[in-house]
Amino acid sequence: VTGYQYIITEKKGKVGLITLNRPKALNALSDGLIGEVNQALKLYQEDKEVGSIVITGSEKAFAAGADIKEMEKNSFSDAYMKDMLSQWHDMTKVRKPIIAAVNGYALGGGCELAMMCDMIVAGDKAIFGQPEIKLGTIPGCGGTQRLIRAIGKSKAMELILTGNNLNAVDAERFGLVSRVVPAEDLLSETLKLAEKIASHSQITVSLCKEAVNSAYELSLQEGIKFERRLFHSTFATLDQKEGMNAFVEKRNPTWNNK
Ligand code: CO8
Repeated sequence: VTGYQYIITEKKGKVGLITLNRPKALNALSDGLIGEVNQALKLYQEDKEVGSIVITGSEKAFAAGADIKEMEKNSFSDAYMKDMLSQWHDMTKVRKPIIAAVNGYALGGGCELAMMCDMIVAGDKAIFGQPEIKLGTIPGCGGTQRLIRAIGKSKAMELILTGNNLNAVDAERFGLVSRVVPAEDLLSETLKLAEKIASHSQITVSLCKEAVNSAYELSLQEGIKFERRLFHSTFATLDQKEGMNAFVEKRNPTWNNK
């Protein structure tokens, strides 16, 4: 699709790539930008050729946060009546896996956007942080909830209360990102990972994603029960038959995505 103002979309094999593209504002996340990201995600979700999605920014910034200039003049009633930031959560409903490929700054809403993805790959110069406290506000798009689940209470509390940044090495050490690669290899390495995911059965991949994400919401007992029900349901798919039959016949599977 062309006609986007703030993003660039491009299919790379079976991977749907979204590049945030507001270089003059370090990819600050305006309402217009997030509307376009949601639209692109919807189209990739519907596109049968796409098995996984990568969101990236520039070398300098994945995204330097919500657009401060856009929100500065908001009143409480403005923010409340338009339920500011609610549209950001739409991306968590996408069933295909989304990987954030982060170079440079992922601050405030940028860090929250990365954490809404299913995993984060970081370039070695990536910088994460929730600096909202320095602006007289607080993380508003899941930062206080997702960071604690990713790195634990004490470290999350320190970052959110000080506004200090986290470098890529520490982000990996603490478990916020799944791996760190040289900045110049970030996109190619992330696309390789995304292509590998997209080489599996799409329905099985989405079932896996749904099961893993349910761990955020459910108790252990309920989560294990839900997982088992999803596991049972795989026996209703053609791809379970194909995958197991291919193993038995010592050949590669050909997925139906059904
Ligand atoms: N909003 C609007 N414009 C921005 C933002 C932003 N978040 N970040 C940078 N810019 C603009 C600058 O104003 C500047 O524009 P101009 O050239 O017109 O002055 C341009 O981008 C380049 O920025 P700098 O000159 O500041 O570049 P530096 O390399 O000197 O510094 C920094 C880079 C450290 C990233 C610096 O720009 C910075 O501190 N930015 C703000 C970071 C921040 O506080 N982010 C948190 C924002 S609040 C937030 O995200 C609330 C979360 C709510 C949820 C959001 C939903 C997703």
